[in-house]
This record gives sequence, structure tokens and C-alpha cells, in this order.
Amino acid sequence: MDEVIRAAITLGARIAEPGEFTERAVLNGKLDLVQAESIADLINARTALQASLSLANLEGSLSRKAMAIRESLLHVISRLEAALDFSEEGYEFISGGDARAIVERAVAESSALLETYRRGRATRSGLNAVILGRPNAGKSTLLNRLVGSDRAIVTPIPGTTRDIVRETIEIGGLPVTIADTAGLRESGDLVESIGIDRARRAAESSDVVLYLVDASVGLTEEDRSELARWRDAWVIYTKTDLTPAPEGTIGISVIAERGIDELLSRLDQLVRERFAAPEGSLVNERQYQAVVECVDALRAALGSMEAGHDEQIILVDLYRASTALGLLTGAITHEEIFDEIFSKFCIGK
Ligand SMILES: Nc1nc2c(ncn2[C@@H]2O[C@H](COP(=O)(O)OP(=O)(O)OP(=O)(O)O)[C@@H](O)[C@H]2O)c(=O)[nH]1
Ligand SMILES: [Mg+2]
Repeated sequence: MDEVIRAAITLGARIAEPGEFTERAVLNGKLDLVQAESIADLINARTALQASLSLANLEGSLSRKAMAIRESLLHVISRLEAALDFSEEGYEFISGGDARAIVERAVAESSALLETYRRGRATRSGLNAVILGRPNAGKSTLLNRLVGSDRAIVTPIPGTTRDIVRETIEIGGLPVTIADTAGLRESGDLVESIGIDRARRAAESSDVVLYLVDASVGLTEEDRSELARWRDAWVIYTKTDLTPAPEGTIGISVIAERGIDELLSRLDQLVRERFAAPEGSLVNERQYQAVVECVDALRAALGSMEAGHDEQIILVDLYRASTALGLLTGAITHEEIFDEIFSKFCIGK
């Protein structure tokens, strides 16, 4: 293959720059910027859900939403401009009430786009679940079962796990990183107490805490005081092959392979409800900042309308908003944005 490439280069060909084919498609109006970014997203997608969201944006879901908002703003802009041109004659091309209603709708739609970003970000980076519980509750056993390998050491000795052990699995189409942690207890052992600190810190920044309680031991005072810190935690009773879980609680037994599917489907539901992004989501910081700028400008325009300012003042902010959306889709282009986007591509795309 190298020989063929060398021969082609001798005959005048050259190696393509990163993202060059996609960039050309953009320059020739075949793709807009959001679609071009989606190609890179699609290549980098780690799960089926990520891939399908990227594909939706490649097909134009996000671009269509942004363009629709921008068109409604251009409608208002052109009429306000016309009113300026004929200001002597006192013509009105759009009523103040209509203009405000359109801008208000644009604010609502842009804000809804911003909301998709939080979800969109979860779609890219996935979720974090942290397993907490007293020593010997069966945390490492659960992690091993979920990842399907002997990732963490399991022994009957309380205090086996010290450091955090993390593994990523796919649940509900998203990557979910599961952290197994040191069992929570008062410990005089320096290494163990550092591990316990780390466990709590990991839980603080996690999306969901799975708090395991050994059903054969039951809920202890220590569990209660610990659970007071993790109000949204899911309490899961383990080792239900030895003692059944209390009525109405989640129970699992890894040894008897009981309740695991149910736990997984609860996680799957959580992922879908809270984090799966809708089609046409903002998926990166560039897109997000563009819409932040748009909302900011629209709010300023509304403020001017309410204060009864001149068209000129209102127009400044409406232009700022429509430019932000134009930069988002690439309807308006800036050289440095192009470089930034296409330099991240791999060669030959
Ligand atoms: N009968 C039964 N035993 C279990 C089950 N799950 C775990 N165990 C046992 O409980 C003991 C402790 O399990 P681990 O998974 O190491 O517990 P841990 O919570 O990680 O403990 P630390 O790391 O010390 O905090 C081991 O002997 C496991 O074999 C279960 O479902 N049923
Ligand atoms: Mg452990």
C-alpha cells in the first residue's frame, strides 16, 4: 500500500489533511458545521446510543432546530430594518407585540437546546455509579458480577478493598462507570481510612450511589448514619441466599444469581429517564457556548423592547443572537472555528 501511495505522490497527489474531505463538503455547502462535527462524533462514539445521536445530528436534527430559530429572528430583523428605512413615513412592518412574541419563543426554544447539553454530555462521557457499604457487604462481588470478570479481590475478610476499583460497562446504551470502594467503618488503619475518604468523595460526585447492606446482618446503626449522607442512594440488600431482603426493598444474591437482572433494569431505566439525550442535542462546548450567547442576546433584546428602546438598540442584540446561531451551523463562518473543528479529525475523513 505504501508503494502505491508513494507512486501516487510522485505523480502529483498529496496526502489529505485531517478532516479535509469533510471540510471540503462544508465549503461546498454539502454539509453544515454541526453535521461535520457529527462525523467526528460518530467515529468516536463508544456506544450505540452515542452513535445514534451523532447520526441524528449528521442528518440535521440540531441544525434544523437552530436554523428554524434563526429564521424566525431574521424575520423580525428584516421588518425592524424596514421600519427604520421608512421611519420618516411612520410605517410599522411588525407590531411590537408580534416581535416580542417571536423573540420570547426563540428564548424558550434556545433554552430548551441548552437543557439538552447536560443530557448530551452524559451521552458522551457516560454516568458514574458508586458502590458503597459496610465492609463485607458484597461490594466487590457485585462489581465483578456486573463487569463479568474477577476485577476486584473478594475475600471473607472485612476491609479487603482499599483503593477504588473502576470499570465501565454499557447500560441503556450509555457507558456507565462503576466504582467499587473500601467498606465504610471507623478504621485505625491509615491505608484503609484513606480508601474510605476516597469512597465518600467518589460518591459525592457520582450520578447514583448503590448502598449495599448484607441482608444476613441487617441494617445497622452505622448504615443509618451513613445513609443520612446519601439520601438519594439506592439501598440494596445482598446475600439474599442467606437471608431474604426485607419486604419492599431491592435484594440481590450474586451466589444464587438472584435480583441482578432486576437491578440492571432499574439502572437501565434511570439512564434512559434522566440522561438519554433527545435527538438534536447540543453535544459539545462550542455548540453550547453559541447557544448561551444567543440566549443572552435575546434576553437583552427583550429587555430593550420592554424598556421601549429604539429599533436600532433592539437590532444590535437580535443580530448578535442570529450571528451566534449562524456560527453554530456554519451559515456564518470564521476561519479559526474551521481550523479548530477539522484539526480534530483523523486523516482521510
Ligand atoms: N452467600 C453469599 N455470600 C456472598 C455474596 N456476595 C458476596 N458474598 C461473600 O461475602 C464476602 C465479602 O464479599 P466482598 O465482595 O469481598 O465484600 P466487600 O463489600 O467488597 O468487602 P470489603 O472490600 O472488605 O469492604 C465474601 O466472602 C463473598 O464471597 C452472596 O450473594 N451470597
Ligand atoms: Mg471489596
